[in-house]
Amino acid sequence: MDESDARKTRNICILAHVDHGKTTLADHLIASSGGGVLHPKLAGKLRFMDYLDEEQRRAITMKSSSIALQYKDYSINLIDSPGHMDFCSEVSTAARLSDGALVLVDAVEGVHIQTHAVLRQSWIEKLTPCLVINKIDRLIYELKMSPMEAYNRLLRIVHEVNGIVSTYKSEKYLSDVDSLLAGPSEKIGDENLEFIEDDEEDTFQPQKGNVAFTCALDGWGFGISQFAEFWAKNLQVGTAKKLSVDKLQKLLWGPHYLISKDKIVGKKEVANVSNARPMFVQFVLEPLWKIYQAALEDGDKGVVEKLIKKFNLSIPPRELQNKDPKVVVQSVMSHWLPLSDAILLMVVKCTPDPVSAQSFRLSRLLPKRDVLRNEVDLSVLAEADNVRKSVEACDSSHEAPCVAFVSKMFSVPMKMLPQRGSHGEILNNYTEKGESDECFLAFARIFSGVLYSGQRVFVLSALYDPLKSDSMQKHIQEAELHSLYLMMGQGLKPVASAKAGNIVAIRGLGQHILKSATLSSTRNCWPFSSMVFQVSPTLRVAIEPSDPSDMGALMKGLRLLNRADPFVEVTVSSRGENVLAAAGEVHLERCIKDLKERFAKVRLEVSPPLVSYKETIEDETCNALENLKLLSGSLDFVEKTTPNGRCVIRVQVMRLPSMVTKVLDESVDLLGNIFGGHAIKILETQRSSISEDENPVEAFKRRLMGALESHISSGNDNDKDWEEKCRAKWQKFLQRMWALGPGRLGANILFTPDFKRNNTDGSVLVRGSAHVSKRLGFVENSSDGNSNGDTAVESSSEVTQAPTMFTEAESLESTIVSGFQLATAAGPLCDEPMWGLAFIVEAYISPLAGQSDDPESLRQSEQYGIFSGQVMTAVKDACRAAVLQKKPRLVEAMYFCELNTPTEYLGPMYAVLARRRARILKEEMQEGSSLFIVHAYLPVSESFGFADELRRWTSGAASALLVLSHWEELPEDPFFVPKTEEEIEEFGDGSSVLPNTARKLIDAVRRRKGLPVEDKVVQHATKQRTLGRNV
Ligand SMILES: Nc1nc2c(ncn2[C@@H]2O[C@H](COP(=O)(O)OP(=O)(O)OP(=O)(O)O)[C@@H](O)[C@H]2O)c(=O)[nH]1
Ligand SMILES: [Mg+2]
Repeated sequence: MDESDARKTRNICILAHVDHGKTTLADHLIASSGGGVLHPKLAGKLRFMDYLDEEQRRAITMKSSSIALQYKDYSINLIDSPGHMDFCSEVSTAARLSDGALVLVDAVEGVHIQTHAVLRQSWIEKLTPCLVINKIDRLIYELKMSPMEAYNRLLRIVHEVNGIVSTYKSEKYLSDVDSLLAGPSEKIGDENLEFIEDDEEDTFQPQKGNVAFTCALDGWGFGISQFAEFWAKNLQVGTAKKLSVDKLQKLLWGPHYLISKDKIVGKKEVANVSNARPMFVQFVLEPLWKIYQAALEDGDKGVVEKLIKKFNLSIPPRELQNKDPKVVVQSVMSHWLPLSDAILLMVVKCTPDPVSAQSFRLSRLLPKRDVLRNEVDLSVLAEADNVRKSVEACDSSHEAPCVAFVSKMFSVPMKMLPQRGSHGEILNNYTEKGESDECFLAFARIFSGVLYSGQRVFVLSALYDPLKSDSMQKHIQEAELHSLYLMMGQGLKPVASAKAGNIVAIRGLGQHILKSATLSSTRNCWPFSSMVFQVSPTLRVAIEPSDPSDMGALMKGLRLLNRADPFVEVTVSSRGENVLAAAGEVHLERCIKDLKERFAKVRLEVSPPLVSYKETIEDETCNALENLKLLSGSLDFVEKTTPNGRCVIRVQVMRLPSMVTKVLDESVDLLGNIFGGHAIKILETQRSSISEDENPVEAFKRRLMGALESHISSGNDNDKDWEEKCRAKWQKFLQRMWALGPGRLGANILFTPDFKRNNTDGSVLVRGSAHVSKRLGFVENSSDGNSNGDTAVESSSEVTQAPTMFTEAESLESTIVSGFQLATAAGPLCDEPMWGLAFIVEAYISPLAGQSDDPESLRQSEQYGIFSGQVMTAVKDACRAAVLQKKPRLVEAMYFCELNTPTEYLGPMYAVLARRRARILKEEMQEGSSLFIVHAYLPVSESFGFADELRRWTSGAASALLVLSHWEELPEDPFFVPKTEEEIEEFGDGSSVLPNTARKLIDAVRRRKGLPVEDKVVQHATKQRTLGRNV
């Protein structure tokens, strides 16, 4: 394949919300251009790309898969992707390998959450999107809309989708301007600003040809151009004047009206004309409506026959005579406006070929790296630059370096592999280590050069850095490509070689790649940037074999599953359980099934879902300033002493402003960049993104200050004095940030103690140092958080202390941080991480009693073990006790939930929601249909079986989609006991109060973790006796 071949290639994926018709559309494309793998009669029914049993059974797509099509002299690689939220990672893998995207929207259901998500994905990956509005037939005979109503609906969908994309554009525009303005060296001239595109033009414009209107079920569809061509021949405006195709193309969408047969006017002039309708309605929709109505309602064959004659359609008479009018319509329509022609024409015209696509996707795929040129090997750099250039040019010559990206590994049963090679030779005399019945293939796109079977390549992980080749051994491996295949859905067609711009499956990398990787023929190549996933796996269960002796098989099975599914996460918990994390219930079910039937082949026990919680204390934002004051000078602390009595720990705790917590939560990636360390990803909410080249420290500071500002200004209505005070206090605190926890990046802050406070007993305070503040630049690196910088002497009374005490105090700093980390990782309620808390830990060390030369006292103190260990435990205990003392609260993860239901099922749907503690946010009728859309928050702990219950109660009419949203505190006091008179009146003395929700959740977690639970077991109900008191 040379350049001209590459120009005749298209790589596209189909993206949409679940059930909007992707696989059905793919069927028609395959039937017409798939080289006969699918009979046209079966198109739309077979769902060829859903070849897994589970997919056919559930009628949803679960993985992305590719097929090579031949349309005219173009070769098109088409990737079908799933729309279900549980499999959204597959959308990322599909988008990475494509250059263009067909974004489908159901004409009746309109834009949904997942439509937003796929548009975002295609924007991030710099794909060129086309819009396909599907299921037009439903507007006709389900909603019974008039052509004019249908036009308004279509107009609105196009408008809405354009709106979504334009927000992404403006986001980018703003960050581009920001980074230009912030750029230190370059002067901003007009010429620089010109580089930033700010085209306000809509992305999707039917008159430009990148929007198609289809009915995938019946196999027809069209763009404006099909009708423009027809009317150019047949429409006369004025005196014998025919309009050109180009002109008509512009007129057939938008407010253009043909009045009195000879004049085309705009909206204004038509205001008083009755019965005026846009040309799209008159010349496109009305003919369609006529045919549907004639065939389905009136049974009028005349209209259909007229159409057949007019367009000279050759329809087998047998189909026309069919008794079922739907079959007749389908047959006429699919002959008149064949779906595959409309779509493939649009693909060829409006999506880029690999050569032009790669040149503008380059900045996303292989971002430019900043390197200090004087410190590196220039020859390496030159070669890496060269590789980048040939990716940019999609160079498919034999001399070009080979670069490919593997976006996922997938497994196929061994028996599915073709037995013969491209030249008819017998294949399959080879099994990789670890393969038995399953074989692993890499789903890859070649970006430069030529790959051939038998070639040796380097496999680079995302962390590889060619400039540090010595320390990078674990990120680079060498592997042989055993064989290459073109993918035909499930089928594989062996090929000897494949060139840049193509999508292939590669065998032989099973041992080298876990999920994704870059392949390269040279070591001197940067790895491709990582893919962005919309959510992270959150539904976690513990798995063990029913028969303990099957443990080995289970471990092997889990390893295989981890490799075969790009999104599943397999970990071992701190308690030694094998934990499987999946994206949702459907995904989990499929994983377990795969594990049982394919990978482990043993019987399994699966635990109930392990839900993550967090712990915090009650939020008293109403007096934010008071809160701060308390923290900086109160007596409200918890005190613990180490067993040997040498160290006294005092801990104060305060709730951080919720906006600060939110910033900390959302900035895990940023903080990871700044401080190193890894995030414990339990709940990944929709993060605010930063532009690729913003400095992480600056970005984080900006967010933090923004959050504080809005916290301060929301506190007291415009009391400037108060605001100033609050701001000043916070300024001080920002200079005292010692550590974040848990895991160094969490949403809790440890502040250094205020050392100026007097301690009279001659003990020394461990002062800590404001590491976090320094790293973030809130304090100068040289000086201490406690500003005045005299580190040697604490206060005059302490000058007499032995200097060893200070060194000892200093050496305990990291111990205190560790204690804080331990405490924040496991709170007092049920050992779940703490959230949104600020701690101040003061540790006072007193001198060793009787000085250290007394062997007796030394031995005494040694009996308690290592001193630092004691301090760590004391800090941990004190932090936990401080939380317990301050109205502890449980925090749970919430789903954002979008429900769709017909009006008559609204009642049962609300009942299900209420039972599951959901909070309704918004409910509205969808215009032009009898569907209600309801938005709600639903606690994750209540979400298991939610979809099933909803389906049962509404006879399958209601559907719901869940997206992880945020953490939310349960307002209930888990330890509630009636105290005030009113409470006692309402609840009695407390003996009969049932545990509230918070308490129940806590007890459930404690039971699961094997922690003690205060259970009241009623044995003899009549006596109301509690076991605990009976001893
Ligand atoms: N009335 C009507 N139904 C359609 C049309 N296109 C698809 N359908 C139906 O919509 C349902 C979903 O179709 P699929 O093609 O499986 O949808 P999908 O987008 O691939 O779904 P996922 O892959 O699970 O996200 C099927 O029952 C189709 O028959 C259409 O144009 N009109
Ligand atoms: Mg599908």
